[in-house]
Amino acid sequence: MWNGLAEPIRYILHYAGEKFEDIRYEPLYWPIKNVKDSLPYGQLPLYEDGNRTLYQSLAIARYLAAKYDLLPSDIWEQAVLDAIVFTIYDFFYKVLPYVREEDPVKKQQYKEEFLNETAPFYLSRFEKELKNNKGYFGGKLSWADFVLVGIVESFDLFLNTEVETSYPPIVTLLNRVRSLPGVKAYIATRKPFSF
Ligand SMILES: N[C@@H](CCC(=O)N[C@@H](CS)C(=O)NCC(=O)O)C(=O)O
Repeated sequence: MWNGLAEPIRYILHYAGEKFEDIRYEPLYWPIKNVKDSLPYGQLPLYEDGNRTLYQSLAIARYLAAKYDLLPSDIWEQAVLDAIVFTIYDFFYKVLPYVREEDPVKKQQYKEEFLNETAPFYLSRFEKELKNNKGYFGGKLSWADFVLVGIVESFDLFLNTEVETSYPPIVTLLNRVRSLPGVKAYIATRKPFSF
């Protein structure tokens, strides 16, 4: 699976040039009981560094952001970016009723509501933030940009459409992040996946 909550983490690691082992489980088979039982709260992603482990995708991404200079030094600016990142996650969680619904009629309703109401609500606000901050959430490349790209790509995968097309600053940011050395090389070798 190449999208999902771990994708921003992978992007940051590839951008930073960190060598790492990328262990994945096919969504069709996940959760696998013995793996789930070995995880702190039964969920992925998990980041392992020697004998230290870290769970919660945003804690992992933020730790790596601090390590690789993708977090501002000013604590107010850090908090402002945290707020954006948490909002991107609020947005992510709003697609899950659609993803999980099995009744085709209700599923279609969820999809329309997400595409016609939820996505424009968040994307128009993100667009404004980017316009006011030189095309990045924090005025220059930060972990919030990686999180947005990974999460928007998840939507595109779940919904089989590009939710970002009518928001040029978001499209530009996606292209910028995807063109970063490391990230670009990773994307070129990433196996296609359909949900
Ligand atoms: N808040 C957690 C959510 C993690 C999460 O939902 N992980 C999914 C895979 S992307 C999972 O492990 N689901 C299996 C389960 O909950 O049983 C995070 O951000 O890391």
